[in-house]
Amino acid sequence: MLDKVTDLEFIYDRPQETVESFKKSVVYKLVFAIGRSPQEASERDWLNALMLTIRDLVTEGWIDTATKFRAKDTRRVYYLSMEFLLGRILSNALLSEGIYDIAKEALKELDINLEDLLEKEVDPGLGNGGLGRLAACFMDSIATLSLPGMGYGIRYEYGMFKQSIENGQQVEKPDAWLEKGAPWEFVRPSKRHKIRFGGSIYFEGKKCIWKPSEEITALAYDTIIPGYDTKSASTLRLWNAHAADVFNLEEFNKGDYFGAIADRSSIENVSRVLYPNDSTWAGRELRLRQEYFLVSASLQDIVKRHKRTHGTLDNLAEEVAIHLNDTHPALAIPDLMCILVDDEGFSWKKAWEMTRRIFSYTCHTLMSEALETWPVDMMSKILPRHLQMIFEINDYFLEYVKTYVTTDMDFIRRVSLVEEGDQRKVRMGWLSVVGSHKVNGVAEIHSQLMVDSTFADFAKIYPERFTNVTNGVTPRRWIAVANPKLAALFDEYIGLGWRKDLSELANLKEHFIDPKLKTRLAEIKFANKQKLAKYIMRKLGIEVNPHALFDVQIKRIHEYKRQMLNVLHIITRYNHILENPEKDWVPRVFILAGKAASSYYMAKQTIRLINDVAEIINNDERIRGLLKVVFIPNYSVSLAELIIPAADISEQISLAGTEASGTSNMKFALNGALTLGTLDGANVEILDNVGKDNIFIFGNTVEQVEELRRNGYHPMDYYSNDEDLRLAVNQIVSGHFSPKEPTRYNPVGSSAQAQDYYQTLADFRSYVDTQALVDEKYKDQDAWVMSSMHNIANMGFFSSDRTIQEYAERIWRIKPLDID
Ligand code: CRA
Repeated sequence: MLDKVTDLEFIYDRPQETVESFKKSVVYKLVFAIGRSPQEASERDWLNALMLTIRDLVTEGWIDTATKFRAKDTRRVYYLSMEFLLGRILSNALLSEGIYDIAKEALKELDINLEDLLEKEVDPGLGNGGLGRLAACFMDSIATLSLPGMGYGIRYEYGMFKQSIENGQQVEKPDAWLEKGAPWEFVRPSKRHKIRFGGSIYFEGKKCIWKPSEEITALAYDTIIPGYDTKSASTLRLWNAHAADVFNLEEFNKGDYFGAIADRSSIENVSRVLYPNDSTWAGRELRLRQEYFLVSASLQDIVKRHKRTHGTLDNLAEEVAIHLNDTHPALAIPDLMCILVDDEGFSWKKAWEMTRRIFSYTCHTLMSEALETWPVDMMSKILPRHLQMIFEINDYFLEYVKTYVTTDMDFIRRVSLVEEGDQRKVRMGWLSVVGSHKVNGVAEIHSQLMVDSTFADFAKIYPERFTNVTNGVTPRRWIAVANPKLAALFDEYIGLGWRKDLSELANLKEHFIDPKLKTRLAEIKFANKQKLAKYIMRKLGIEVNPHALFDVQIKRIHEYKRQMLNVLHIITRYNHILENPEKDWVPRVFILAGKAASSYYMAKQTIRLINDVAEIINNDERIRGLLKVVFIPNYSVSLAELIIPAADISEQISLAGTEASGTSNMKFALNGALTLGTLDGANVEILDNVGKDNIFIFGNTVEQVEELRRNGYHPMDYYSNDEDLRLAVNQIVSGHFSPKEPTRYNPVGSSAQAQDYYQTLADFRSYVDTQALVDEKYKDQDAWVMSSMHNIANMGFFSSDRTIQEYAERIWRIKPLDID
């Protein structure tokens, strides 16, 4: 019998799904998997039944892919990331399987609206922002390109907190995303590994022995990542620690969001909650434990799988590539060394040679506050053997530097993996560079700055190691799922090929002369704006005019992203309209969304200010609806899918040199919004692709920013010399927008005047002037839509398929397999 079922055709040799057969499948799941009759089923029951039905379809290709990869024994990549921000899965899976229309029809016959069901799916928020969402886009591309790759992460019980706005302020609530059931995952009871912490080490001769004091089990949960229009599927394996405690509501209500969930010493906390910090680093012991938990479970899994097929680790470096998504999983480097040297008996040198061939590392930020450094004391308590191994790696590395590079003690001190001082610290960025064969930045400008600044010393030691791979986004989610009307328009004009080869969007150019294309594009944008306007009305009770220009900034709230610059312009515009009400103003709706880290005071104040400003402006009748400000709470992947297709202007206004790449900038431009941005991150490459007439660039360049820093930056000079700016700042500081508490924004104002680290005031004038050009262009709708088309047609480069192909060829050296 077993022989017969090795060929899976045995079970799923079934005819193409029809409306009738699909209906039966869903009802079958409802009854036999959910345990409900169609008469008593709730919407959620139907949703779960539908998800299980689709999961079956996807599973087929998934098992096939795994079998084929095993049979071919190909070199594989493992993508280690502390975050995977998948967003909703169902709509994407329906699309991948090409079954959307059948499902819609089948459910209709059961009196159920598919779109309503899709909205009900929880949005697993297992990431902070760009880095986590990038990992999700990468998984989609790996699956679609049939590449032998797998993701490893943590199955946090609480993802990114839910944000609500109360009295204008951010309030955080736990995101217990698992409560409603997680029908996508397969629990793998046999895939469990022991993760050890603490204790002590001793030597037997040269051999180092670790006697850990704690042990915890990591259990695997697999989520299928279906490829688009292929049977191929990939696996995201998330590790869960056995946890016992329940969430402490009392502490939570006292306002200590984080403490309530996580601040307990119990080791079972390890997979409880995602640290809600974006581009900042939380030097807490629990975070160190989380990082090691991911690393240790994943490496044991990888090694076990390899040994099962090869019986040895001798050829591990030929068959396995492991990628570090930022420094968060960098402990994998010493961990693999420990496995090879301590458990497998490899010589230290041989082990190190293999380790360096196996690892590669992406650096996602140059912000100094994001660079992880773990106190030696903390590490020696939690991972004594790994610390010892890091010391050994450091000795070996510094010896190399002294022999082949320089004996300059200052240089050596700078590149040492251990920072000396009152509190000695391990530098995880340095460790990642030293232990990898390739290190990449995420956009041209960022990769250049990386070798000029943060890693300048290392670029001297290992010049061939550094490279750039510009980020990308998956067109499946960010066009086909998020903007189905636009996708259908592309299909009609240029065929379906763009879905798998985004450079085909360039074929739209032949049709630019067709006036119908322009009209259709404008109609689609308008329909998307109406949809968003409805949402805003329903959620916030604010009426916005879909004919107005939708000006959108949605991303984490961070000083470097300069939401303050946006606010200063909004206030200035408000003042100008009041001064000059008769001018032919272009009506605008400013839409902002984003979460602030729970402990980030300035970011939280920014949210509050946006809401205070909105309150005053939206209720000022003199404005006659020419200006609206909307802060949409609880930004998430699914909200991005609603907002991005409705945007006219995409605000990408970080200080030049601070945003490594940005990825929403790509999503917006692909959906026809025009970018208003600085020469920062991937904006620079978007400019190169879409052309200067189709983008609004403003502000200082990286060189100018650095020059200002060198020569002493004086924000007060800008304040004194610019009347609009002075008025806007004064209004904020004097309580014009917080009449009940006039001193509310004193700290924000005085920090802007005294320090203004991100040079907001320096870019203010250029920003406001460029905003005027935006108005002018919008008045000429023909020119606007033309630019919008130029954006879409020239964005082919920014597909994550292209990004992943570059990784596969230049960094991981893996090849696709023919699954179909
Ligand atoms: N915050 C960068 O800041 C970049 C993404 C993905 C970030 C973004 O500019 O687009 O990574 N960096 O590469 C980061 O998380 C730890 O660093 C981000 O998401």
